Amino acid sequence: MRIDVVTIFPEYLAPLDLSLVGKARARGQLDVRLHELREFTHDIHRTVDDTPYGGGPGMVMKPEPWSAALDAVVASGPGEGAVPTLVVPTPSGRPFTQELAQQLAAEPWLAFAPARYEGIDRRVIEDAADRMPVVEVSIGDYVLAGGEVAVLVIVEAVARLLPGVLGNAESHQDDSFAPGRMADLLEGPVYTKPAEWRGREVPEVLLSGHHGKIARWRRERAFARTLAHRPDLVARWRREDMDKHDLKA
Ligand code: 6GU
Repeated sequence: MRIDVVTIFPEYLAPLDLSLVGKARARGQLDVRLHELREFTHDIHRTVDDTPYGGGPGMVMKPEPWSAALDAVVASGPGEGAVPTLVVPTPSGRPFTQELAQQLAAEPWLAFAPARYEGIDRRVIEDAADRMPVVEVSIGDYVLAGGEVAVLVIVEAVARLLPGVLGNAESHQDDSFAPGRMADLLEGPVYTKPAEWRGREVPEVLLSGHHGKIARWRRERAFARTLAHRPDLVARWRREDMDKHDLKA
């Protein structure tokens, strides 16, 4: 997968060199290219923002640098009409979910347009949408100072779904929120050695070797945890799914 990110803070994305995403890049599974928005300005101050029409606090990102940057990203692609799916992080976007992560992971090429200030002039998004798929995405109900951290979140969630990036191809099927078997269910607690630590014992059933009992216990803990932390998910549970959740022992 190819990923382009246009930003005024390329340094903010330095973590993309690390860990899972960094290794995927080193292996050639992920081709990440960062572009500095200010390179697409022409004035001495390299201006990317201006005051909002209609008044109000804060500044709005100007259209010209963004359109020039996005044109350059498209032009740097494989050609033959290929365009990226443009992901625009914004608190007013649609919620980022595991399902959306899976959809994005199926795309060959993503471009990200993280904004600072009060956002990007709306016409940039409309103009881009005439040429490429655009999805505006929020990573939660809080406001960040800019979209760069959201890019890190989205890229990490997508990268770990790419074929060959995770060691165990099955390991994300049991993730909290994965559609299918684990939809709407949070994962329960996990344990490793030693079997007793600071007077606390690992639940006996996990040492029993009884796969059926272990699966049932994990299901119960997952239900309890979801009830405690996400009653909104419990409201989506359906009777007929209740028995499908025998988590693999
Ligand atoms: Cl994607 N961007 C910003 N700036 N704030 C957010 C967000 C995104 N998602 C939640 N809050």
